[in-house]
Amino acid sequence: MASGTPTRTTCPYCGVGCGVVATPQEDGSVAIKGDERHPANYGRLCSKGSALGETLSLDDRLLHPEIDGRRAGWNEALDLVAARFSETIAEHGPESVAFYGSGQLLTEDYYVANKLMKGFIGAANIDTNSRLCMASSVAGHIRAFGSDTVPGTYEDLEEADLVVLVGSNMTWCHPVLFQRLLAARERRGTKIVVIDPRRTVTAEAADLHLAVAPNSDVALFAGLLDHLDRMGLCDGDYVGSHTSGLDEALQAARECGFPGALTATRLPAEQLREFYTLWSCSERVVTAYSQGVNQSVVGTDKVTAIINCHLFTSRIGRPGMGPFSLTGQPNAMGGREVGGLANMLAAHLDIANPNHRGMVQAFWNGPRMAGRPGLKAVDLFRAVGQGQVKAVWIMGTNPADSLPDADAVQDALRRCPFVVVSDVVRTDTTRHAHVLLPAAAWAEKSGTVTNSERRISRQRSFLKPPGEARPDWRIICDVAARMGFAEAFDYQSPAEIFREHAALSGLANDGRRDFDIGACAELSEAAYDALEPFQWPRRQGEALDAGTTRFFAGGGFYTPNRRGRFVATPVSQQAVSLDFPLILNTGRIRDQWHTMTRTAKTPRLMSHYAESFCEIHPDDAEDAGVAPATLVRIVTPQGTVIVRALVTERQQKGSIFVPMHWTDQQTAQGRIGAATLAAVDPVSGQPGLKFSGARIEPFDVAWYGFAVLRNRPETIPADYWAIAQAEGGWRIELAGAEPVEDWADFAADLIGSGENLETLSYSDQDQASFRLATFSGDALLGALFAAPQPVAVSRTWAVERLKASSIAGAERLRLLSGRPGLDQPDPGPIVCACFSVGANQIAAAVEHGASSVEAVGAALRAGTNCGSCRVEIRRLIDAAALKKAV
Ligand SMILES: Nc1nc2c(c(=O)[nH]1)N[C@H]1C(S)=C(S)[C@@H](COP(=O)(O)OP(=O)(O)OC[C@H]3O[C@@H](n4cnc5c(=O)[nH]c(N)nc54)[C@H](O)[C@@H]3O)O[C@H]1N2
Ligand SMILES: Nc1nc2c(c(=O)[nH]1)N[C@H]1C(S)=C(S)[C@@H](COP(=O)(O)OP(=O)(O)OC[C@H]3O[C@@H](n4cnc5c(=O)[nH]c(N)nc54)[C@H](O)[C@@H]3O)O[C@H]1N2
Ligand code: SF4
Ligand SMILES: [Mo]
Repeated sequence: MASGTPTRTTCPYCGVGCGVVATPQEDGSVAIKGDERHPANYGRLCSKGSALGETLSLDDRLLHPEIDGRRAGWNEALDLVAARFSETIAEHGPESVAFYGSGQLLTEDYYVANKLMKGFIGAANIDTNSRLCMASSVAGHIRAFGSDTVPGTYEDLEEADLVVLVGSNMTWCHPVLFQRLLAARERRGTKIVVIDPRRTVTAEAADLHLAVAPNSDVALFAGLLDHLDRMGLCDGDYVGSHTSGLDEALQAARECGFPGALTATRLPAEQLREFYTLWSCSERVVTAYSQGVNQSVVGTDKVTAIINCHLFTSRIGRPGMGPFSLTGQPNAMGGREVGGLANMLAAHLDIANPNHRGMVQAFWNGPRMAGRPGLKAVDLFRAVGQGQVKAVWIMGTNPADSLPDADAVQDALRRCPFVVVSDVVRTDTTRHAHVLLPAAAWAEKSGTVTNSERRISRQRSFLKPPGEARPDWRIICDVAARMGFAEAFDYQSPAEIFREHAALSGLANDGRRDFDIGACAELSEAAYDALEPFQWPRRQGEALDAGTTRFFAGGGFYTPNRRGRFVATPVSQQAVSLDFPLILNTGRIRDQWHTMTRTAKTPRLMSHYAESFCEIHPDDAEDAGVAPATLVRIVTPQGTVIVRALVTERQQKGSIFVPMHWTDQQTAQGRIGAATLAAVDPVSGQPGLKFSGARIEPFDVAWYGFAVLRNRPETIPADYWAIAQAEGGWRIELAGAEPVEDWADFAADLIGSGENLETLSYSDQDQASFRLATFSGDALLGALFAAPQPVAVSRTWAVERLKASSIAGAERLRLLSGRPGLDQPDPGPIVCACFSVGANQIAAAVEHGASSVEAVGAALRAGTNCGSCRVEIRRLIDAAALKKAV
């Protein structure tokens, strides 16, 4: 694309689906801003979205196909993939091969992968990381509505009087939508309730936080249904004309009742009462939920228990009302639309229904149709490990880290005779690839994605793929052609695939199925290029810019009798054992995306948290002898990880929390996937990633260290390390179980050595504390700080020294002290990633009279862009006020 030409595209991170305007600059960089015309964000972007321009560097990109680690040509690689899949199928049948895809693929990529597996290979062994993400919502929707329908829209969050966020850390995970909610609260006084065992930043922004016991949500909402019944709030007309199954559901709810909910949630009675009263009294209520609901062995029941309350009160499909599943990935919804899960077909058709199978087979004109659902993610990798699946193709996901019991997944991949991986960089998964295929990445790909509110947006390319990278749809079609299916996969463009997908959705539909974009079946290439974001359904002949759509206000469910279904949700408990008495909860932080393949490339985003951590309640930390800021070992029956202890009362007793993000690429033993339990929800097959039995113990070390380096070292000679990109180089946290004999040698290994380098060092008498800085010319090449305790060095300040073009004289000595001088204030840990504003700077502004988030924003710009740090700024202001008061 010519520099200076803006391209309207979509953010590749979360399911909010913000519109982005990307403008390549003459110097090769790309300017990123929010698309003011996009109805998901109206110009806003969060910290991750605004840093997209910094993730486009090519230094770590895969540029050529590889076979067994050697560079290969595309023809050779594609021939091999096709031959090995065809041979395996011929010898062992279609179910001996599998695809594992991703909610980050575009709809067009996803459509052809699904078509190849289900209609041409003739098995349904295609599953995706959406199994780890949305499967319980899908199952809950299908159970209640007869279809995987999200009834509402983002506007409902703005038009509600009460928004209940269940198991959602929306401030960090759906930041722009959360900002829309906060803006609505300013206007109309919306009440926000957060249901989360942890006091998250979202909980702190809420009017009411219910710190429920883990996995007690079913009881909470069963108790609510009973309460609504007692208050006479059943909409008898709606329930009578449009639903079925209420008696059984009510029966179960009554058995739970208020006492059952109280016992299970362990909440104070008055808090529970307050929540039930709020919900009862607010007709306009949206219950939005995310992974605290889905990622559970009772995830489908959690979704059902929420939907039951909305059906009972007919608070569904009307403005400001309804259950709302917040989807995680940018195209989780698109993947569901094309039937990318092993238990679905295409276009929301049902794989278990022979008529549907026949219809799709005729439409595709395929030789061999899958006759039954395929293996779901966790089972799929088990089948790989046990040898039933002998060839697997992984696309756009990193299961070696993100699946539960991830070491077992790595073992399975090691044993698998043939592993193909399509990715854009090297990951813990690509290590196991026999064939590695370089995919085109976000900036280079063209297609569509669907966000949480059923809005389809164009992703448009604005850069050329580097090296020999190719878009995923093209790679899949090239393999399909070599497997003998050239005609059915002879697509010339993503638009052509999209048209076919749209036509299938409209086929014999007549309003019988929710998903219908028949209006796009004949879209020209030019119209596809210019396509504005629109919400489905858009049936044949309908205008794409028709108004907002909601479902089910007047019934019209997609079950055989068109009635919505209540389903009983009996209360059960997931227990921990004496050996592993703590509940290990895992999830996300503000500035990282999943396994960090992109967000770890930007220093700004690494500055919020530069290493992984474990949130522990002070009592649990004390019981285990774990001191704040030391290293803690988390042990589960699956595996062990070592991370930093973050002792905090925000965590409830009995539970610990570790972010999901860090992998072997950034840390020594911090992959939390190695420790999680692979138990799944029996209905959805989604693993309960928020609940594994664990214990903690101190990781005893002889020394701690911190280093800043211009170059990333090949190996890091320490038992514990965590490396992060910094402006001008790298920063590393270090620790070792044994004393280091020669610190100078150690430092030379890490930083480098040479005659033209100048080194300055300091150590105390017994060599327990050591500091060293190496200069190349006037500039810093690296510095190491080590001590028997966690080292007290101003990280932000030390990292900034890497950027200084010249450090001389007293400056050099000061560097060894690890502290800035009085003339150089230490910004402190970065709070606002958008403008790189540190905690000390904010504290100073507060000291000078800035007493509100707005005032801090006016003084420092902190919190004025994406706003997702505003709660943290508030925290700092409150802490300062508290300090003054005592
Ligand atoms: N910054 C950032 N944003 C993201 C992503 C990212 O990687 N980084 N990923 C995207 C994706 S794919 C997804 S799926 C979403 C996920 O978005 P969220 O679901 O909001 O994020 P999580 O941190 O996984 O989990 C949310 C909360 O569930 C709570 N929880 C745990 N157990 C329970 C329970 O039993 N009951 C209740 N009520 N709550 C519980 C956890 O304490 C946690 O705070 O985020 C999307 N957005
Ligand atoms: N413990 C724990 N585990 C979890 C979760 C949790 O909360 N706790 N959450 C689960 C959830 S909700 C999710 S969604 C998953 C996410 O887990 P993953 O999907 O495994 O994580 P990502 O890092 O997003 O992996 C995406 C991969 O695709 C590559 N990629 C990017 N763009 C393209 C492209 O255009 N084409 C191709 N072929 N590749 C591309 C990236 O480099 C990266 O390697 O993790 C799950 N695992
Ligand atoms: S909220 Fe942030 S991560 Fe999500 S789509 Fe918008 S800019 Fe991207
Ligand atoms: Mo997700």
